[in-house]
Amino acid sequence: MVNGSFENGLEGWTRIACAGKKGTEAFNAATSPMGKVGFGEDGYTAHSGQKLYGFSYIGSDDPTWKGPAELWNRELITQTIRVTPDRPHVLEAWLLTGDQGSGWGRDARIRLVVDEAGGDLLGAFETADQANATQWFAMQHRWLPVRLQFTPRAERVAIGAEFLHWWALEASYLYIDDIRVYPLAATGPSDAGPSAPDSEQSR
Ligand SMILES: [Ca+2]
Repeated sequence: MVNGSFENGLEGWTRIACAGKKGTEAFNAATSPMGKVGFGEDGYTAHSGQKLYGFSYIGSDDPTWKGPAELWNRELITQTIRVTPDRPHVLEAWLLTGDQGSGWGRDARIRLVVDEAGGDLLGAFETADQANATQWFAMQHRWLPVRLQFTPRAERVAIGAEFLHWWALEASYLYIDDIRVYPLAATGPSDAGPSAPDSEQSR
């Protein structure tokens, strides 16, 4: 895969975004992506290297903000990669989310997604819901790794991550870094042994 570290900006990545809750007047099926490649904000820095992908939302910077309210803004970043069909693989990424003024249940969230058949499921939000996916994660202000196992049914699959800026709060932070894919059995962490849990694996 290309540029899973975001050190080369947006190279390799495709993005779509939508705003508002579906079925309401606020819904807009195609909006400009919220995320950008940068250096983080408010003390949040890249998991590795200099850069990370994602965005922050600061309520006091938003003239429409009047206190916590549902937003339902979503963004999907994807890329198509070559894989060996029928061999189990792992999609791994480091995620960081955090909120101020939320309380539980209003948090910003991220999940990992894979279209194992290499089709266009990740080309739209409706079909992305049919793709293999993790649960939605909220990370409480720290970097944590998330992994999604999948078995390709084609020589190319689409992998990605989806951001849900669910609530407009005093502040929210949604970031991702160090996305990679590796075959489960041959070169993944399961074979690396306990002495080298952080060694570089094939990308
Ligand atoms: Ca990075």
